[in-house]
Amino acid sequence: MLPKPYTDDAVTLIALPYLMGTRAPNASYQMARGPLELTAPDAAPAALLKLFDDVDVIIIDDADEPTAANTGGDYRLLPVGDQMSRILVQNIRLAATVLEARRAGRIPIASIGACSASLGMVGGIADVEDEVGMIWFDAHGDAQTPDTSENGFFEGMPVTTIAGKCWPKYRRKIPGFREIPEDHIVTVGLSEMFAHNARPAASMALGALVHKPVIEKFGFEGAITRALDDLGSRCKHVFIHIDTDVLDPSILKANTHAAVGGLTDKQVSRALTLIAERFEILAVSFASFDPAG
Ligand SMILES: [Mn+2]
Repeated sequence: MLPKPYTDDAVTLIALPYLMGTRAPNASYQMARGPLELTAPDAAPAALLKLFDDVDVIIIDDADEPTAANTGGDYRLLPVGDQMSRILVQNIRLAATVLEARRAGRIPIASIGACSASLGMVGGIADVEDEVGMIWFDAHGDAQTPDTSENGFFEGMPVTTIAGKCWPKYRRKIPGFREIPEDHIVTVGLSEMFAHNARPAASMALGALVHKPVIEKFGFEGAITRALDDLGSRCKHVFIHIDTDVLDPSILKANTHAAVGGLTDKQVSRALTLIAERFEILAVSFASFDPAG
């Protein structure tokens, strides 16, 4: 058996099995189940134990609703039963868990049911004082706001929220949360923007874009290298978010929002190598895997 390459490092795998603030699957999505399947012992933990000696798993599945611990007993501040209240308490728990892992010198890798949990990931890197960038892999820009959204779907707004363009009071309720300005963001993928059945909002995205026209011009490696080198002139630390639907459906149909023209697994893997060569990676989240496809 080959020696493990990263025995000096320790990983904390974090599962946050929620979508739209709930663990219950519904008629549209079963992404809330994804983190539990991916962090089952024979899945991600087994794969990571081939690389690292020390891998622990933390499942956050008791953050269903606000409690008196969140509100001091004044539930007017955070109403029980409200989706946004639930998402907020889940992000607060995720931020604390990511930060605890980082403070213990461990690498936090999270499997999250929903892209909005990226807000908690950002809160969890509060120990880093230097400027931070964000590299967002996704078939979608997730760059809507309450003003542009036709349906209010909060999962369409995480990048804009992190970039400081909406939900100003709400995002700051997550301890440690910081805005990451648009010029510190790289968005990779965006396949729905060019799909035949693209929704109108699929044209919205923030930051430097590594998408079809740029990839056609420079090749995938050239396109992402240019974006990373530019980002590297402004920061040396990054948070990486990977919506699993960035993959082309022929590789993995991660969820019902996956779109043709996505990345290959080799491209995502190569991108991560190029990122690691240039930046300190603070935390990684994998989102929106729907076991039901
Ligand atoms: Mn997506």
